[in-house]
Amino acid sequence: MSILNEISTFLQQGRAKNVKELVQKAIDEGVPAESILKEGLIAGMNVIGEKFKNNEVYVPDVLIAARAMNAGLELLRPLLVSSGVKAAGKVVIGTVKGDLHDIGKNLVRMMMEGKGLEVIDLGVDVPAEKFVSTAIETGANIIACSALLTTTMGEMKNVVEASIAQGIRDKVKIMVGGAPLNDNFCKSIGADIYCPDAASAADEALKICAG
Ligand code: B1M
Repeated sequence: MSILNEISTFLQQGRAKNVKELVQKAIDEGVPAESILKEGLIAGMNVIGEKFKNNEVYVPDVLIAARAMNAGLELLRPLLVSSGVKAAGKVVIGTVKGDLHDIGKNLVRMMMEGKGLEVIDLGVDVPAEKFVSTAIETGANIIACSALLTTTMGEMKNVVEASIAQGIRDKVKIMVGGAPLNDNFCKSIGADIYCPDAASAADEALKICAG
């Protein structure tokens, strides 16, 4: 079995220690960070996601798999993020109110940091007003909202409305992303840009900040 398959398998089993060891081994062997991420960690999480959908695994299994994924991600972080680059712009990021999924959001943050952007991460379950007040306090160029549930994606409209109510709609771009979203949804709530994955989110954020 290749090392990337092994990482995927250990992740599915929620074995964080093994995932961490193998991710480190893969890094030491010169496997590109992006391959470790996509073919090891994300591939494993996708299998868990399918099984979760089919009721073959349950919330605790998914939680320990997520913990294993985060353990691997922490090692990849320095490789995905370049250091010492002057911030090209500021982004306030978070997962919307009612939503606790943070793996995708963490990836977006890492990729953005890798582009030299300063990212203020508000975590999960973030109320609309908090996104906006933090953007005002920090003078952010972008508010970036993540949602993984069809029941929470509507919260993003509240972020757009709060930014209008607080008078900063013309000063910030609102970026949205997460598995249940698409471009039409983005347009329908009056947000500025939908990005399907972390890499394109980072590219688009840099473009916005560059003016
Ligand atoms: Co949840 N969950 N979950 N879960 N969970 C999903 C999302 C689900 C699709 C599973 C399923 O049924 N197949 C389903 C949602 C169904 C729906 O709404 N249509 C679901 C459900 C139902 C639930 C609960 C309601 C289950 C329950 O309690 N009965 C519950 C809700 C809790 C809550 O949030 N209030 C719940 C709980 C959990 C855990 C806590 C156990 C855990 C989260 C742990 C954590 O995040 N720390 C969890 C997980 C891990 C998943 C799955 C398995 C994996 C999600 C993930 O991390 N994927 C997921 C099934 C699946 O997606 N296969 C599922 C990997 C990650 C890299 O992908 O986040 O999509 P993703 O991010 C991508 C892109 O979407 C994009 O970039 C990333 C990669 O490039 N992206 C952005 C994300 N945010 C972006 C923002 C951007 C741009 C791009 O700009 C701002």
